[in-house]
Amino acid sequence: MIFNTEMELMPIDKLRTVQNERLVSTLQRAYNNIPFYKDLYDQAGVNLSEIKSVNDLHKLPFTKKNHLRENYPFGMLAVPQTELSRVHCSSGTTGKPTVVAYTKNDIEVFSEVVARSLAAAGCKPGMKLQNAYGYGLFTGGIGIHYGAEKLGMAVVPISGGGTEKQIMLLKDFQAEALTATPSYALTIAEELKKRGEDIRDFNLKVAVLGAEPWSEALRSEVEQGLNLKASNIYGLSEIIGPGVSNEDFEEQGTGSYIWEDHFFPEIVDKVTGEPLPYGEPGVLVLTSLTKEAMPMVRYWTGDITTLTYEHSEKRTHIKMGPIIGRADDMMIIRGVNFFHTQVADILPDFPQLSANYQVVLTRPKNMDAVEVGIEINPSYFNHYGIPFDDLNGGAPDEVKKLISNIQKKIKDNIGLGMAVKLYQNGSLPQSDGGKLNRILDNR
Ligand code: DLL
Repeated sequence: MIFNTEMELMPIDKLRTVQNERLVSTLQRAYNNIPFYKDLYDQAGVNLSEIKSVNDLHKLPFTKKNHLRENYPFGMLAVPQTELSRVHCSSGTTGKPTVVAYTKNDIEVFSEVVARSLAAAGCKPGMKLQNAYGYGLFTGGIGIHYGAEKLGMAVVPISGGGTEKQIMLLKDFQAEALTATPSYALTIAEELKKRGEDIRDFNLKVAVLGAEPWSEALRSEVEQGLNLKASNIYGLSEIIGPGVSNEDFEEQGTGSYIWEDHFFPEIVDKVTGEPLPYGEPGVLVLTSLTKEAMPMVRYWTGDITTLTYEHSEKRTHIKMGPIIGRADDMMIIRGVNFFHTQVADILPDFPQLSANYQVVLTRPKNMDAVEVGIEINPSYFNHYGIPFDDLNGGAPDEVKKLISNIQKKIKDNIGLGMAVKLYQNGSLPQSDGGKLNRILDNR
């Protein structure tokens, strides 16, 4: 369903006019009210009157996460604190968090883009939505909540974690929609299976999953396990929260629509910062076009993806591909660039494997080494009746062959030799409600 037909179907030339007008006023707001931006542009010798359209954006320097940290807590505000309506923080990292703030109108925009996202994912007014994103400083919980209410859904604000209760309420309330991190949706799906629940006792139709990278293998496990359609939602606190972009559930796998009337995207080279043509992978850089409290101009997200209009069938807005990784957590192993999501990409080739994996880095004898732990698909495991201890080590030939085929695939696709270890289902770290870290760095 299309939530806002006027904006989501706006012809591209008209959309550009809207973006250009909004960009000019965003730049003025930032320059006139935020000393950080005034200094940034003055020092770079930029004359803002020369920036008339989104095509001129590349002349401006980037805004980066350390800039937000250096201006902790409220140095990036373009409005007096008395005009704020809400404050959130970006997740992760130790020390002082990254603070983001919203006016009343920003919350309206936030709700609007989440409502569009949920509608694209197949949610409809009148449906019940169990919201298993964490409530609190994280933008996921409350952000989805407001957008779902705006769309006309009834929200069950359960937050993340408490898998037993999640399952009880999903069954008793018969919610049609679930929002969670993909790894937590998998935890719920696996728990259902473990308990021998009958999926016909549930009423789930759609899930809207994001906040961390995930794969097609994980999508199919969640879709099968919960008997629903799962779509990707992307966003980050600095730009607004969830709802910067969303996949349409009927166009799965072709990318996520970025709500371009509010967020202008660019892709740039991760080393030189130069703009890259559509289709080429690089760092996603976003400019907020309507934010009042904390306008962000050319914000370096660090997320690596692609942009293209090629698959924009139902709407006019541009699509971004899945997040391949983050520029700052790309690993360079023995000279080869490597993102852990590349492991996820080979899993669907092996029906014997589940979608849950972990990458362990070690440094024996001063050389980086990678071991990939992968959980086995329980039906395969039962089929062979192999005691778990035999999966590695003294494994039967078939298992040995499987391991060497996985290693070969990894070597061919990623260009790196890695050790592969198989695990029984449920024995690798699982999400307990939030984002799952798949990299264990023991170097
Ligand atoms: O994770 C906002 C969010 C909440 C998005 C709920 C979707 C659903 P932060 O905590 O600021 O905000 O983390 C933002 O998470 O820069 C990406 O690296 C990653 N991320 C978010 N969505 C996706 C996704 C929220 N769909 C950071 N796929 C971003 C891959 C994602 N990575």
